[in-house]
Amino acid sequence: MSRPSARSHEIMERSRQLFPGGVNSPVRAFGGVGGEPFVAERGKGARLWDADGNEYIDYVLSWGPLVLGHAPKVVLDAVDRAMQLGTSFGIPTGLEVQLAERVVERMPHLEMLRFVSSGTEATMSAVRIARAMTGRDFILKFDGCYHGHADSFLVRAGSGVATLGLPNSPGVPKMLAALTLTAPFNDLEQTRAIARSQAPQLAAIIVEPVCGNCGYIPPEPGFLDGLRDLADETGALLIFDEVMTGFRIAYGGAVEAFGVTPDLTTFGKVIGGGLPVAAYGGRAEIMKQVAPLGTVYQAGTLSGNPLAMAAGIATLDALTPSVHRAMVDQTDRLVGGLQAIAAAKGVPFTAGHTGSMWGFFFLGRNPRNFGEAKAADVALFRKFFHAARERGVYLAPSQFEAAFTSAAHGKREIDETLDRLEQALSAALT
Ligand code: KE4
Repeated sequence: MSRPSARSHEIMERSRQLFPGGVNSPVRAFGGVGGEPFVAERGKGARLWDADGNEYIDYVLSWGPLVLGHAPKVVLDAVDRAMQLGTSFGIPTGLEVQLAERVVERMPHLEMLRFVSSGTEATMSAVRIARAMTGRDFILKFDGCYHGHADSFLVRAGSGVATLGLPNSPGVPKMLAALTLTAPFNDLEQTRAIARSQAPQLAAIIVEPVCGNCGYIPPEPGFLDGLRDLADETGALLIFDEVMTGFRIAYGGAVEAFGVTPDLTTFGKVIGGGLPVAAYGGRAEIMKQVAPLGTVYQAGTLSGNPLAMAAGIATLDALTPSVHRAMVDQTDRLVGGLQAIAAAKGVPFTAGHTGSMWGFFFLGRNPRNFGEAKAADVALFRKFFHAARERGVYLAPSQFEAAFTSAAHGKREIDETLDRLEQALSAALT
């Protein structure tokens, strides 16, 4: 069974001449599953079509941003209206205020924020503030967590770094990498010991409240509370990197989902509705450190871009509590259905979701962290990925990524998906 791919292949041939690996972000190259990526041509709702006309029900959704699905009319109309007025000003606009008000309305722990254009900018800025406020240099992150590609984060990172088996990244000064401590997610005892080893020098603890970059791994009860206490004990700032979890795991993000309040929060993906928007924010006393009010410098030519703001506003306005609940209900059906399919075939398999962020491992138990997730049957994952792709379901091309649903993944899409994935798993097991 193989789908036409001549047009994708022809485009990838040219891409490989122009871009390293033929891609503009490593995870897109299918390094984790082998084979050649297909070339996307268009998307609508839960589905996307490649350059050869093959249709897929999409669970990658541009790695999280498309919480309403592809090309939602409300977003297209909003961007079109904004575009008629100009594409960028580099001067304050009312749209920035409107999007910020929507973010703060959902996350009242935020008193002030700053828009940037990528999650990496948001997380690197949050760490810079923490280092400035505390006058300390060390940060603590978790093995397998990914916070973007700023130097300090490329230490035992997740996502593409884990997928490609890159131990860390060349080009990061050893002296800088040495300032990044790492600990196993969900292991509070080890985390405490590592943080306390550098307590007087620890500026920040940064964490994905739900891991999505070493596969889907939720926090165990009490883990995030423990990080809150540890940050208070050591004087470090607690940073929740909600670039992936924000507005997905709960309408109000991790604070609503887990009842733990960080000092700084970073966002990305969903708040741009598919256009380049990210943000960092927190209490006013912290954010007032940022230039021009404070002395911590951070800037960006296209920060608060009006088209991106318009897309974010339309997205959050459409993502009402009832739409969010319906999306989570369908995610629950999908995950439950997958568990039943694997159980019926006697395959070691574990799956879960938090809100509309979900994932699975071919592993007999829920991994607590990346160290345990590495024991998953990656060879079977690869076979399953390609069998699913051939049958029109696009899963993340790596065992060490999370998956997503959107408001466009209704009952019909989930039923179709389960039917296709049942066939795909049978094929993968032969
Ligand atoms: P960006 O700089 O890629 O916008 O965001 C970096 C980032 C920060 N924090 C978290 C929790 C993230 O998941 C990300 C980016 N996620 C990856 C996918 N796992 C983006 C996909 C890619 O690298 O192409």
